[in-house]
Amino acid sequence: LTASLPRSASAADLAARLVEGDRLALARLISAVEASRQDAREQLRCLFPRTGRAHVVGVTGPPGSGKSTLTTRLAIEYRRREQTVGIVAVDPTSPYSGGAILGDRVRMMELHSDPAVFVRSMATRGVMGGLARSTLDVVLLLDAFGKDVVLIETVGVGQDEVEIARAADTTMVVGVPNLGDDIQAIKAGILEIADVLVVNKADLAGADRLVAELRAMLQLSTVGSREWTPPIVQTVATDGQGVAELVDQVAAHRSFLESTGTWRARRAESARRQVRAIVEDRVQRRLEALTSGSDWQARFEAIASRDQDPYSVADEVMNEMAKND
Ligand SMILES: Nc1nc2c(ncn2[C@@H]2O[C@H](COP(=O)(O)OP(=O)(O)OP(=O)(O)O)[C@@H](O)[C@H]2O)c(=O)[nH]1
Ligand SMILES: [Mg+2]
Repeated sequence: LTASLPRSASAADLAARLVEGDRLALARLISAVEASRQDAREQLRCLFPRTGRAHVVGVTGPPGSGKSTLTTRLAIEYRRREQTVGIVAVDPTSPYSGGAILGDRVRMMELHSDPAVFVRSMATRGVMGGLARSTLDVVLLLDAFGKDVVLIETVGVGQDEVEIARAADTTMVVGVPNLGDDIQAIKAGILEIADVLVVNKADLAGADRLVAELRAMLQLSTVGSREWTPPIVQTVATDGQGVAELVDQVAAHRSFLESTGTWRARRAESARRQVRAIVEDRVQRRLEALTSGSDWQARFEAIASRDQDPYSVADEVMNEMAKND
């Protein structure tokens, strides 16, 4: 496979090839992004103007709720509608293909061999610059590659996942009946940022009760807005029931976002968070590099012996950081 693309291919070549639809170039750039390489950042900069077209859809919910199975079904439905799809699975608790192929081995295999679908698992927790940032960079690459829809599967726990879900244009929160305290389980799946609520495993008893509970809760809560109340869609991901309706609701949410100007407002808000995260990351690295250098050690010792105070030294550090970056 790699034979068709020399190891020495420069990042610039890769970006050009990615734009032309070369999947191998896409895979290479994704790896560079995951490794937080400098050349990847340059390419993201070049590719950025080509992004923004894809509808980024988050699929989040508690472990085992059927997110991977549902994501597979969604991809199949989008393909049926002649839309191209990228899938990013963030730190899945089970291997991506696991749950999904259990229910439908053949379909999942089809999906993997469909050139219009690209699946990537981000299993590298603790990557430099954070999981959220590298995931969103991978989404950008899929967007630049020309995917119409990018699905991001995340387990709804942890700051990174919340950050990722917030960056999606449309977030679906997937709940399942009979998880004990059902609503609590879905709340763990970051209910407050749900645009579409999914009650998956609707083949199990208790699905109707969960729908009723969610409906009651929506009436009381601040989820959604006056203009958009998250619809509740029942699905059976293992056989595809309800998935077409789910795709319709996701499209309806996009139309809502666009017709009200919310699309741009959300993306601007997401950009604000992204820029802050990038700056925070850079400042942190620079601070770390600066203050672990031996030339500052003497000043820290001077503070310890009360010959200097930490406030003045902090000012010096700030000045130094502003100087050369
Ligand atoms: N009965 C029933 N089982 C389902 C349904 N959807 C998924 N499952 C099963 O639930 C299990 C978990 O499915 P996954 O798709 O792996 O769930 P997940 O949310 O991706 O799991 P993690 O990524 O590990 O958090 C699998 O055994 C699926 O076959 C459904 O609609 N009904
Ligand atoms: Mg999964």
